[in-house]
Amino acid sequence: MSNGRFATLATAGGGLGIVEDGALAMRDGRILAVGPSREILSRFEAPQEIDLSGRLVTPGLVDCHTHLVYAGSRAAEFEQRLAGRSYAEIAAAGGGIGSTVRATREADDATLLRESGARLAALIAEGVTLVEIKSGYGLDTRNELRQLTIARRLAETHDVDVATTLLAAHAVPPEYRQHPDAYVDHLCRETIPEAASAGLADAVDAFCEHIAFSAEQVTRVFDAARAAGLPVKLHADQLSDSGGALLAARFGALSADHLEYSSEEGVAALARAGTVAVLLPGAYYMLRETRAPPVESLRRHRVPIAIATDCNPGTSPLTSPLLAMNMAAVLFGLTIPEVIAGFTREAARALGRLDRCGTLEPGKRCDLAVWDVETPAELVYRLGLNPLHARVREGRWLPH
Ligand code: DI6
Ligand code: FE
Repeated sequence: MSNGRFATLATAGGGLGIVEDGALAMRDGRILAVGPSREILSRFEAPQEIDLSGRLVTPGLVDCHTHLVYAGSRAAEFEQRLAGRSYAEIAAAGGGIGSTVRATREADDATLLRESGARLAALIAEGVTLVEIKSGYGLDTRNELRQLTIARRLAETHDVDVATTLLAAHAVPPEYRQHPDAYVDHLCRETIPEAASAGLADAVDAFCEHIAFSAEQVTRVFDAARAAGLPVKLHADQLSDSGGALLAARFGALSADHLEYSSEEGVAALARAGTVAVLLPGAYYMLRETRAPPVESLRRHRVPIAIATDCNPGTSPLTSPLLAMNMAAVLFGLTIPEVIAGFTREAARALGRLDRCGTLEPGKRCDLAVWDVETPAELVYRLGLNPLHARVREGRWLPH
């Protein structure tokens, strides 16, 4: 394909690695080369030539943090929050995550597939080629594994790659309300090993927060993940500084997510560990948080920054990567290159898949998003207009 503007993201530092009037050669679903059209067209014989008509091409978008497999809706709780009740109050009264757990346990597989598939389709319609999907609304072994199985099934019914994450340590289920440590024991002894041996989980996540699990409890979960051979990631310092960033760094986590309340010390630890900071502006917006994540400090310490939708029924009912990108720029002050890298290269890094995708470089999978815009800033600037022209997955052109 030629006559396009390619944002290759193949730069070690900042910037988007733009190739003007560029072309891309591919074979068997992999990128052979990206460069100026004249050079590429003289080096490669193309059996099929696609004219990009000056469009912008980025790596396929990577949504590296979603909870999109669940049933039911929390619109009524949203209404209560508009009337002044806090997220923590609603959770303490049995709503919040607990109400989605009830709805998810009650839903049959077909319902879960249908409702989750609609959310996944919305992400795909905005250029996503790889999405991470967490469990965390089953909170017993059978239902956690069922959520992960549905996530794997969605990768077969939709043209997208799915990375699965076991988030059984999302909340204490009602059966264990009086014995949270017994729930953690159960996860370590049964749920984590079973998910790993069934090949259903690519990683293990936990929610470290005063309304969820303590750093000590998460440590046990992470030890069990390590014993099962699975990498970890963490919901860290979202509502308070609970030492989440430090804990994630201590375990060499793939990513530490949210980070609104992380300390300077926590950020420095992430940098040393090579852990990616995943920022989730949808949750910040929906909860009307006033404390933004420490972007300046993340930059100073050179922590890689990714952005994701956090698609979930409570704090981020968001299925628009483009809106998440705009929010990251407007609410968190990220630059255009940071935002686009955050939804491509850094998101792939946060899933441990940067060797396969996330940039346009020879040898990587040819997963692209082709946009009806001329400049990267246009992608981030608009609200509610979707300029996706096509996706490309493993070299296959998928018109929008
Ligand atoms: N942090 C969040 O913002 C979501 N989960 C988490 O650990 C909320 C999930 C929900 O409210 O259903
Ligand atoms: Fe989340």
